[in-house]
Amino acid sequence: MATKFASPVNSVAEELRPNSALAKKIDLRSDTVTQPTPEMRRAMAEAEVGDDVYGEDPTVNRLEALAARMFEREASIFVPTGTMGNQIAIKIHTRPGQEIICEERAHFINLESATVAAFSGCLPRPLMGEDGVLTWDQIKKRIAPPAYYRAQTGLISLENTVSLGGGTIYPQALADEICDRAHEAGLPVHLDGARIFNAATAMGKSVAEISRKFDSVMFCLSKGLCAPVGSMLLGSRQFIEKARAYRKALGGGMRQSGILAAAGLVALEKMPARLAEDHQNAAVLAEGLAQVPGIRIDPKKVPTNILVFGVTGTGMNTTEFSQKLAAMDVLAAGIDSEQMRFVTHNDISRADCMKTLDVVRAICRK
Ligand code: TLP
Repeated sequence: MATKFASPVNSVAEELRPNSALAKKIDLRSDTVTQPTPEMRRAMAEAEVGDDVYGEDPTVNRLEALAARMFEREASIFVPTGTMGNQIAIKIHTRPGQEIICEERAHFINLESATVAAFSGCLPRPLMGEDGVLTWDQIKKRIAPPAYYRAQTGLISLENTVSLGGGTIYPQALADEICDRAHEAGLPVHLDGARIFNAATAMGKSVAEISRKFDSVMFCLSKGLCAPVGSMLLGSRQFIEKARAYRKALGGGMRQSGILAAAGLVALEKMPARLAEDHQNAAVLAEGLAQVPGIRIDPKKVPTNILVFGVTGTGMNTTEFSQKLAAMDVLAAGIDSEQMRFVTHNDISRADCMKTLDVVRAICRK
């Protein structure tokens, strides 16, 4: 039986995936596919819950307090998805008719429908950065001058790690400079930190340290940290109060969501410590792929758990490449017709990486 919906990145692997055989597949499409750990399932079963719309779910309250503490912020809010977290942040920071400066691969303009236009009434101003990373020099030139006929810049939004850029990390000095200069110019800066724990692991710093200067931060519990559902939005107390109103307005008041938050607590407490293993596996995959004729990847540019590599030299486009992989039980997706993406995670072992390399070598030989 084919799955119902296409992957946001590419549909081919999913169409070929029989549900019943999922356990036998090596699924490199995303770290969103991670299964909750046994400890998470136990915590979910035993979670103490209440009505979170009344602010009475003790487990959600504990999760929000823990996230705020880890990020050294006044407050945080549990949201169902990273998409909702990003879009609420954008809505709070901007006014309709404004522009948002971002990198052209930003998730919020590529994979969150046109919500930024429909919900916030804003226009993205995408700039091209190396591997998805922007510099202040690039940004400052695109801040709108105060002409009455120009849409005014309302927000700068950055991503760390850059998902479609190959899991790139934002060099701390660049991020700091962008935040400092933006603030001097009166502009807020939002961080889509869906995978900020991967960034922190690769940088050897705390999540608080690398995100301190941003006005708001969104991160996902449901990616490499393996929680089944949920993301967190962090900021000042006043910002999070506004976010709570928008979350409810969007239908995100989840009642006894402590069942979900319980897994989120395990995700925050236990899972960051193992992300280095995913990064090592990604590095092994990158080294192996670099040896395959026709594949284009620079292993030095794989700092975290995401690999983006070119396949045009193999004579296949990414649809064909994905189909051949899927026929040999490896699931992956293209980010466009020329570049594939592999994502390592808790359900991918070193042996799975070695098998994947065998499969890639086999399909490229044919
Ligand atoms: N990314 C998913 C897909 O949407 C492509 C993935 O597989 O990588 N920001 C970033 C940087 C993300 O990568 C994602 C999800 C989100 C936001 C949205 O999170 P969700 O899926 O929880 O809405």
